[in-house]
Amino acid sequence: MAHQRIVIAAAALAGAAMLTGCNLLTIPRPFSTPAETPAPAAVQSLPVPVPMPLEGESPTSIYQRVAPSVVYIETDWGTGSGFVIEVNGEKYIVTNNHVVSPFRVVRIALPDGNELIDAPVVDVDMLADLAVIGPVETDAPPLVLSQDVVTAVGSPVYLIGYPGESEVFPQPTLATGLLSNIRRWPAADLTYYQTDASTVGGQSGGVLVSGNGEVIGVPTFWFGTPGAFGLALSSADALPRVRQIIAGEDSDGLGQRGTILDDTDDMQTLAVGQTITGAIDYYGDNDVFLIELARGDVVDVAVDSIHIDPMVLMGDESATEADLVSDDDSGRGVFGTDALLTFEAETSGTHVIVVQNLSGNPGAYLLSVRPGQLD
Ligand SMILES: [Ca+2]
Ligand SMILES: [Ca+2]
Ligand SMILES: [Ca+2]
Repeated sequence: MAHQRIVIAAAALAGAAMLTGCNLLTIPRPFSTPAETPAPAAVQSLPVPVPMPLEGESPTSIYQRVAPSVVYIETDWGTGSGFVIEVNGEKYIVTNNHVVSPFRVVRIALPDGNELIDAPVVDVDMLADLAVIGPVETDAPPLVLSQDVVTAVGSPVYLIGYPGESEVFPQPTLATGLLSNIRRWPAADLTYYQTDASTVGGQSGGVLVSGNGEVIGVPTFWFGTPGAFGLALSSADALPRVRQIIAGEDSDGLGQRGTILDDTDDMQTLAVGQTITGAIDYYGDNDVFLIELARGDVVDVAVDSIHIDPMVLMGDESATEADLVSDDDSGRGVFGTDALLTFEAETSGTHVIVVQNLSGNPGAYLLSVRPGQLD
């Protein structure tokens, strides 16, 4: 029975996340979802859109202006946050890929007491951890993703979302802190704002707001002791990808994914000098690539990701799993978990490169093969 299989997969995923210290911001929820969807609360009068913010807008004013557009997202696997934007005259909801995947429809609860049952996911970007839902019918005013580049570490920032939430119709939470650091993921050319504003599960896909009330980022991760620091993808990097998703373009280069049958990574033939985007598509996915090498060829194989903890294994085509050489974390990277293996071919012919994930969370990675040098 299809439903039964989904429940088992969910249990495996949740177990893995707990074991490995999940650093994503979705709250796993019990898998027995209520049989009935509660009736929507009475529609309250909508907040009047407030004019553009002044420098140093008060926290109360920021909350009153921004929070009505920040929505609660629920799937059978967890809960998260999202926010309303407008593109080409239609409203959509932006959130994280990891909040909605692998589901193609989700439940949205708005702060005004309305809900959208089975809101459709337009598509996801696994590399930037973005998803777009819609188009949706809502009176919530759209937010604007700021294209300003923020550099002033120490500036006050605010997080608005639904951390630690389990209500059916919750109200958004406001948290405040400083812009603590700016982190780059060079391989994917993405910038993240780090904040010490309390960041826990369920905040994913909400908004990081500047002291001027501008939406400067989309919170995606926490790290350190639980909730210590949050990382938000910069709005300047998020907006073009959101527009691509809505236009039906393949913003992450991964095509359509989501099930074992959709995994197009396996058995691709790579060449030295090539970098490709791949994905751990589901819990337990291994990706196997092929490359032709001559005896004595030396290559550096790097797997770079902030979504998974990659491990790379390599050997000639006939090698057993035990004979493959491997690396876990030599590539360092944003979270110190990237894999980098220098490999010398002992035979001429087809070799295999296997990418595995040591964390419980699916996600995209960049795999590159470059000419290497032995020490
Ligand atoms: Ca895959
Ligand atoms: Ca695979
Ligand atoms: Ca690793």
